Amino acid sequence: MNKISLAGPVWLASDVHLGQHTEGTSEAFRDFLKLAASEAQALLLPGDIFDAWIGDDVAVVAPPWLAQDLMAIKACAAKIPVWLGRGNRDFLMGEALAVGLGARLLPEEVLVTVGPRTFLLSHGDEYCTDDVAYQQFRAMVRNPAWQSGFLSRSIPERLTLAAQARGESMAANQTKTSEIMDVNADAVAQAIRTAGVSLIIHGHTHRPGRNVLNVDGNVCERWVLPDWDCDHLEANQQPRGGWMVIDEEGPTLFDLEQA
Ligand SMILES: [Mn+2]
Repeated sequence: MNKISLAGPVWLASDVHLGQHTEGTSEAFRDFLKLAASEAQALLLPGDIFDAWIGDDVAVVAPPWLAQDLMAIKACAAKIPVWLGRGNRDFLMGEALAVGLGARLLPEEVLVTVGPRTFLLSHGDEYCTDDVAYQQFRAMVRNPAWQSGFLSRSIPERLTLAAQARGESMAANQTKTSEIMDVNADAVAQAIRTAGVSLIIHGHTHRPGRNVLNVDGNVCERWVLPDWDCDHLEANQQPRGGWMVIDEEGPTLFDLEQA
């Protein structure tokens, strides 16, 4: 398995879901990047920073909202190492984007060592094995032949296809229970066993927090990173979002409110 060793504190964030209509989230994320650049030794972004990514060529002709977010990531990456991971929405982020930003691509599953602690890091969607339809979609879009076919289409065509896929996925998710869209306990246990760790960190499920589990008699922890939304709020909802800091003390989650 791929390994990264970093000096702490290391900051992590995922599931920011930046898009054309996320001005509030985008502003909060840019503030976060500035803070990370001054306080973290490295930044790990394991997936779904963007709500959609239809190919790295879009960065070259980026609309203003995207150009602004990309510039903020680039500015952060000029100060500290930034690692970009691919989620289930921005799985088409590639080497060209990473190079352009001065960042590096995170492998799909990676062992990260920070000080005395090693943990398994991934986006997390691979553990949602109860969602059989999603896993079939995932296998399809991760296929290199499918990807090169998709990337050979024009940007407008790709935008249309992505919007269609998103509409279909949202409709399908309406019919799924929240258990189906959470991680499968056996899939997590197997990942922990294979990696030989007692700490696993991922995003994707939008259920931030710390979970304790027992794997073959060992007490393990699974931490879930927060999802962000400062734009599509009901009257009594607070902006959502946050990040994790890992230092010698271990992982700690921070809310946007504490920024
Ligand atoms: Mn996701």
